[in-house]
Amino acid sequence: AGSATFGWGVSTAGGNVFTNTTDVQVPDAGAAVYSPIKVVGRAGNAPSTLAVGVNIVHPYRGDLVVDLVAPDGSLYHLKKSNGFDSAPNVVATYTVNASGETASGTWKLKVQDAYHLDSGHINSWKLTF
Ligand SMILES: [Ca+2]
Ligand SMILES: [Ca+2]
Repeated sequence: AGSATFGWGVSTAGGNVFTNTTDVQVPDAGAAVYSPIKVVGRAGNAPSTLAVGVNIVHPYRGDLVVDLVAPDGSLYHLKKSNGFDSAPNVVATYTVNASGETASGTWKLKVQDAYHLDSGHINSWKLTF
């Protein structure tokens, strides 16, 4: 008998940064997809200046709706779709007031492609506490 603990897609640097670099395909005009980050070892609540670094590869980023999902399921809106934003890729850091959320738990990046034609993938994302 014994026990083991494990995690996926998780790394830490300096105890403050949690990253998932596993690619997740975002289907064209399809259902939302999720990329998880499991935060462990942080007591109390998340900060009011939680930094959410997002790297999504996509030829037409206006297709994309991006949200952060807290461990309890609360949704924080990061980016709306915009049919006129034809630039590629979402490479941005969003600041979220997550002070009402427990820091430890599984956070998710939720990405949905809203318009037909182009598709892409989540390349990586990270939470900086
Ligand atoms: Ca699309
Ligand atoms: Ca990646």
